[in-house]
Amino acid sequence: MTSPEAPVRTEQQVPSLAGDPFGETVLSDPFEFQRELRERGPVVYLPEYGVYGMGRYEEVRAALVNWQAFLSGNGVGVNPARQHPKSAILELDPPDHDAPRHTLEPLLGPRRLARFKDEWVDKAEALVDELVQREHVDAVSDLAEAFPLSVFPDAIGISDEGRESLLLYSDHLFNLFGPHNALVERGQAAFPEIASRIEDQVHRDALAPDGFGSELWEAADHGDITGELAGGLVRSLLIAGIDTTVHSLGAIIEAFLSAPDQWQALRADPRRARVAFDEAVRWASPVQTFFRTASRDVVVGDATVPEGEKILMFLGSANRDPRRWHDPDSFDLNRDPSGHVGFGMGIHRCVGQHVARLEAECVLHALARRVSRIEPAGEPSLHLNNTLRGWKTLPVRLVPA
Ligand code: OVM
Repeated sequence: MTSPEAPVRTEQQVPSLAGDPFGETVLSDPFEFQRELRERGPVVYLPEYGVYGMGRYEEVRAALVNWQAFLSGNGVGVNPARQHPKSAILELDPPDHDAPRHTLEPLLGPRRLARFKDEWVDKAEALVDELVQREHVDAVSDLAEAFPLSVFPDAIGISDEGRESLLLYSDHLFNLFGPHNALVERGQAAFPEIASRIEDQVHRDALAPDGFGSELWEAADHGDITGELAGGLVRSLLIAGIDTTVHSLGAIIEAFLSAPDQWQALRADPRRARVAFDEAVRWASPVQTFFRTASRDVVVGDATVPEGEKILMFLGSANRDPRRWHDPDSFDLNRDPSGHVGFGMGIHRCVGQHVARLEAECVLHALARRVSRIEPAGEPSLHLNNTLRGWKTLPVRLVPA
């Protein structure tokens, strides 16, 4: 029984979990670490980094919606917020977060996206028509990378920056949310030059009319946001809008490889594409983790996270918490995946999720009509990243229908 005089609990009372959540071992196979994390309690101390962590669905969700207690402005990585370039949206708290969020949200909402649908459907169909004729397909480079790169930079209105640069840029920034490990080291040499070329793309005169980019600059003209934020939000679209979609499309192919009967279920009723995509985001959690900072001493379960401490939110773990999900490791179109935290939750929930859903729907519809079976065609290899989980290669055969 807890009495009113019970002493305030400190990290001494919070169970510890040894191991490096950003080490190669855990990044390669996070599931055992995540199971232990959930078993230890609603919040644990991670001595490797001197931070706290949460892996259970209920507490992760509650923390994500409680932006007053769990701040983003101090950075959502293990280190303080990025300064050069400073994020225009991700690492801000209200009230600074409000204007950029309210400006961007309608631009990326379902209504405004409808104008892209016919073109994206055509592009997905042309791509899949070509892929079904090949003996071997790499579901990563040929599909999961090819499709977003063929539609999203155009939708922003940037000139062709080169697919490799965009992917490397964003991959490195996602690595920078983690510690300065080998993954960060590896990306450092190429980064400054790529970043400076991308910086040139966010200015208004570099952006094609009618894209998201010029719409953001128009919002600046209307006084909704500053010009600095307009450019910053274009940059955010480039950082957050490509790799994430790439890894979620890769995940959906992996998901169907793991559950061929679910592929047949989708083919039988392609209207299930949207549920399939959300279930794949739950199942794979392409964005695995983000940090928050306690704005005050916060009670989680029967423990207290002291003010100023960082807490790692394990989205991937929450999305496979058996306390919330029946048979969480199975990819199942018959479950209702809504409520997963793969897009986050609360004021920072993924603002681009409707774009991702539309891209996935176009790809899945094109595949469902043309592909009778998706078969493995070689050993896949993982792409390691401090924040993202996905594949480097995923060899498949797309058996024509
Ligand atoms: C940024 C940014 C925004 C959204 C996501 C993200 C997940 C970065 O503005 O830098 O990485």
